[in-house]
Amino acid sequence: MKLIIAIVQDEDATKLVSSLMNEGYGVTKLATTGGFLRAGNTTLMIGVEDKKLDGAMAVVEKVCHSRKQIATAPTPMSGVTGAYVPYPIEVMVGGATVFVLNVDQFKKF
Ligand code: 2BA
Repeated sequence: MKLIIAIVQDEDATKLVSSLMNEGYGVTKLATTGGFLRAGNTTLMIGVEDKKLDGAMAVVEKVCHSRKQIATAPTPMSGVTGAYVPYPIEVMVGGATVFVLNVDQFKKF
């Protein structure tokens, strides 16, 4: 068995959960925050039998889209010690950041 941990954009999360559920996958949705943008994103935990891994990954790939976002990065001000001013930078986020872990045990009590 595998555990898929998929970090996706909030905009894709509802459709992704529905699509996975419709195809018979079990899903847990967590509200998370990206370390770089410090903006909300969504993390899904999806436990699957090995033979269903590719199917679940295909759903994630199909539903999740890359998008440009504007982030604010600090840069040092020249000539002023220790001072920083924010400036906007454009970053491409997603579609999905996915980790696949081996599951040692799966039990429900
Ligand atoms: P964030 O950390 O908020 O990152 C959002 C996007 O900002 C990233 O998109 C990437 O395009 C950009 N970015 C991140 N760190 C950067 C840096 N040091 N310099 C320049 N640009 C940077 P994605 O790579 O698609 O990541 C989307 C979200 O997935 C991340 O949100 C984070 O929550 C998660 N993530 C990505 N890689 C991860 C990893 N290795 N471990 C855990 N979570 C990860």
